[in-house]
Amino acid sequence: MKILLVSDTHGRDEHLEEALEIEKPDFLCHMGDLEGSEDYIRVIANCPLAMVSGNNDFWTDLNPEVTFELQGFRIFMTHGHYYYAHSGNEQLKSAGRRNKADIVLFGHTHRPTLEFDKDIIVANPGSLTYPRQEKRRPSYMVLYLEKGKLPKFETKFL
Ligand SMILES: [Mn+2]
Repeated sequence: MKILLVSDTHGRDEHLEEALEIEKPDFLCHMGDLEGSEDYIRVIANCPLAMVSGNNDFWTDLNPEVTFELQGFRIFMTHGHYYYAHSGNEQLKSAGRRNKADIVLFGHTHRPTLEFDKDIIVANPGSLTYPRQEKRRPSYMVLYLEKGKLPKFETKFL
C-alpha cells in the first residue's frame, strides 16, 4: 500500500496537487496546518485520507490527533506543537507509545525527519509550501506499508 505523507500546506495546494499527480497514492495523510483547504483536499486526494488540525487551523472539523490502523500497523497522527516538535522527537515518541502506535506521523517543523527507534517509527514529511530545511525545496514522503514487512519511507522533493 502506497501512502502519501504531507504537512503544512498552509492554504496553498499547488504542490500537493503535483505530489498527488506524481505519486497516485492509495491513501493520504496530512499532518495539519491546512488553513481552510480541508474540503478541497478531500476532493483532490481521490483516495481515502486522514488529516489532523494544526496550530494554524482554527475553524475546522478536524481533530488534533487521530489513531488508526493500516496494514496491521497502528498509526498515531498529530501536528506536533503539543509535543515540543521543535526540540526533537522524544515527546512525540512518548505520545505514540501511550497510544500503542507503531508509527508516529507529525509536521509543524517544516523539516523532513525520519527516525527508526526499537519499538516505534517517527516521521515528518516537512512542508510542501514553506520548507525550512537546507536548500528549502518543498518536501513530502511516500510510505510503503505491507502487513508483516518493515515499513519503507522515501523522502521526496519538488
Ligand atoms: Mn506550519
